[in-house]
Amino acid sequence: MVGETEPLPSAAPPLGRLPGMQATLTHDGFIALPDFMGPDLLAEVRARVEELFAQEGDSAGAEFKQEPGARRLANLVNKGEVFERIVIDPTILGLMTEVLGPEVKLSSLNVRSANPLSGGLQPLHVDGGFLPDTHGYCVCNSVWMLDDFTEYNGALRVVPGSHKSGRLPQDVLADPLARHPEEILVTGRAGTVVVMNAHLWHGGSENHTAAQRRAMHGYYTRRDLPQQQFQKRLLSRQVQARLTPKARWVLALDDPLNDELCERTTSMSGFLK
Ligand SMILES: O=C(O)CCC(=O)C(=O)O
Repeated sequence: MVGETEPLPSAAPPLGRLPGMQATLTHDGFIALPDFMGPDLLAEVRARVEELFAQEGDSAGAEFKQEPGARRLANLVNKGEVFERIVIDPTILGLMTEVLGPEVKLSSLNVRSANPLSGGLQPLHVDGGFLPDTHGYCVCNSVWMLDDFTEYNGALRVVPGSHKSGRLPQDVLADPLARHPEEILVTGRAGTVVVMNAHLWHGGSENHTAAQRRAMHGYYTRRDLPQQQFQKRLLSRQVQARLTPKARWVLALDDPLNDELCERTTSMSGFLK
């Protein structure tokens, strides 16, 4: 995790490319960055996330969606300074631009925690139901592991290479909830961040353990598409006032096209939609 002192990007933020990353992201549709968060950041995020779950109770996640078998939080940039730092991380932004091109913005920052003892199974899906369009890929996600992801606790499952299929899983699979013959589990230590082309067929798997499995999702999109969560409307005046120019750019707070796109979007899309 790198600092937040970069100058305002004229179009794109600086690339934070690491050797070998692009090949895997391009070919497989995802890349894992072990120990990316570091222990202090991990502890800070976990503590704030649990505070928010306690404060929000039954309404947690309601700004976006609530999901049987999982606890969720939404609209996180409005809910803690640590999240303002996370969404402008240059390495993550650099990888987003590898997939989406230079014109990227945050779509949403959420948390999803697969419930213990059989919660968390999701159908294979692509985020927002998007297929690539004539300009290329539309959406890219980052999955920040707040707990170890193991074979047993609801790790992310993905079908490598499926981002290039040009098909939606629900259109071609008899049962998107079923195990896919080519799927793999993306396991890793807490603190790992996975950057994933969000056209990749993926989903949470079932948590067979007695502990929760938490992840934070930093979801980005191209600037010619609406945000999943309209940041300008959802962020308080107080939060907006303290944001750096770079954060304002990433959040599209001064972007008339984003205002228009988001005003037109009457519902926020979840998986399979
Ligand atoms: O939390 C996960 O492992 C995946 C979540 C996901 O793909 C989603 O909620 O769309």
